[in-house]
Amino acid sequence: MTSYAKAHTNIALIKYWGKKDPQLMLPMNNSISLTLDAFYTETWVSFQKELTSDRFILNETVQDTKQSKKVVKFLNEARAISKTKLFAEVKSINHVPTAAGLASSASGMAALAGATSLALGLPLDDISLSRLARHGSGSATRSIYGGFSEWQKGSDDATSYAVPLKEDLSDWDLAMIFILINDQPKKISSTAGMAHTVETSIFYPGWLKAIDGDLKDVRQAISEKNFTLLGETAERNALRMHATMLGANPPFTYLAPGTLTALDIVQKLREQGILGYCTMDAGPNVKVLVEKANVKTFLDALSVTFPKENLVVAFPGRGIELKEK
Ligand code: 2P0
Repeated sequence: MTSYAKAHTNIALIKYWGKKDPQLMLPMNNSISLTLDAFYTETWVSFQKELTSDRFILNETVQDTKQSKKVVKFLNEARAISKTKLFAEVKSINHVPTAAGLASSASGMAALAGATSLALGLPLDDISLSRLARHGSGSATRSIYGGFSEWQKGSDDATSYAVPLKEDLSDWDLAMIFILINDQPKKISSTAGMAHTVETSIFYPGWLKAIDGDLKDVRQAISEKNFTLLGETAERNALRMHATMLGANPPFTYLAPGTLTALDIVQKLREQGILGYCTMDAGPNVKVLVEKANVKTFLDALSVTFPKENLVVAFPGRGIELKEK
């Protein structure tokens, strides 16, 4: 029997940046994200008596030991919980445009947590899936849900998981435009970047001081469907996260010249009353939160500078799907 899961990626509007406990994967702060339809991972898992080690096949290519490290670490934790000794075959297809340079750990680890739970007979309720996904990657906690969700930092393994804030967005016409600036693998992984920032940044205490206010504003914006408050808070929060890296020792940044060009274009449109707000993660790509009615205006303005094939429009996506196949 093979278990199947499909999970979409999510983009944080209030960022997760820093771990309080790297072993348990407990974050320093809550984060809030929007799950999107454009990028997703499909994963098939089967535990087999015949296997003498785990086997990970990504996009139809068998992965070596180094490439399989995160998946095997996750499977070891799942085996410990379910008290099985069987090894697994994991097949994943990442539906992320090639050369997108987008992280796939959120959708990838959420889909792996779902398919593994189904295969091992572990609990399948959203909170259990979110907790298990956390062991793979922090951002994966939020990909269990559609629409907006919040990862509550909690204080131990049992209390750190995401909850839905607004899963059904059929009454709110939101979209996100991905501007793909650079497809090179990043020099500093987000795991390493956040650890270095927590340890050395003189701005990190400021990040933590501001987070409750940002979280409160985004929760209020979601409950009131207040697009301006949502966007202004998200852009401010993203820039604050990137500022913490400039305050690290040695300093570093994921931003590139194209990132600032994109920010400038979006700001100029805002000055004309056409509202869009930017967010950036552990890489140079820019995601612009817009209302559906303005998607074309933004694409027209952005395509003057960026190749059309580097602009991808996404809409709110659904939560995880599980199937026995
Ligand atoms: C986020 N990022 O909230 C933040 C914003 C990047 C910047 O979560 O170490 O792959 O596996 O928990 O989840 C990317 O980091 O890191 C991330 P680990 P993850 O989306």
